[in-house]
Amino acid sequence: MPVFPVCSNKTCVATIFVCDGDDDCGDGSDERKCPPLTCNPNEFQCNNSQCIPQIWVCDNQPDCEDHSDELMEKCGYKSKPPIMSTCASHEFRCGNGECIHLNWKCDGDEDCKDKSDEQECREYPQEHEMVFGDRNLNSRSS
Ligand SMILES: [Ca+2]
Ligand SMILES: [Ca+2]
Ligand SMILES: [Ca+2]
Repeated sequence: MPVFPVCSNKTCVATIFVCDGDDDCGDGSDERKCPPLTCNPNEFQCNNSQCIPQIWVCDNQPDCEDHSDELMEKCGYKSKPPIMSTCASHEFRCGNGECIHLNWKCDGDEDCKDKSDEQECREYPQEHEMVFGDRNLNSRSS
């Protein structure tokens, strides 16, 4: 029979109440020296052995006290990419943080969801051909 220390505040609790997940001592001491609780199948166990509902994992809000439900390694791109994401040197970073290949910038196609890859393309001629029509040639003075 495992012997558990009585509560730190000298309250006595029955052995069956020790490590049952409820604070019976009133100061939590009957739950403090327990092996980590296992979570229900529909729950996620944080790295600090907290249990949170699975649907809270990767919802972009830290629900574990240690934020382990929102780790990048765990969530990958299930959660929104962080705003300050960095792109590789051969990539262009869109205004919304997306990364696209540099060659896609100013190629006439909107590759960023916010179209920012096609917004700063001043030197890229797209509709300038119309300017040099016949009228322009005729008005040229000699
Ligand atoms: Ca208890
Ligand atoms: Ca969360
Ligand atoms: Ca483009």
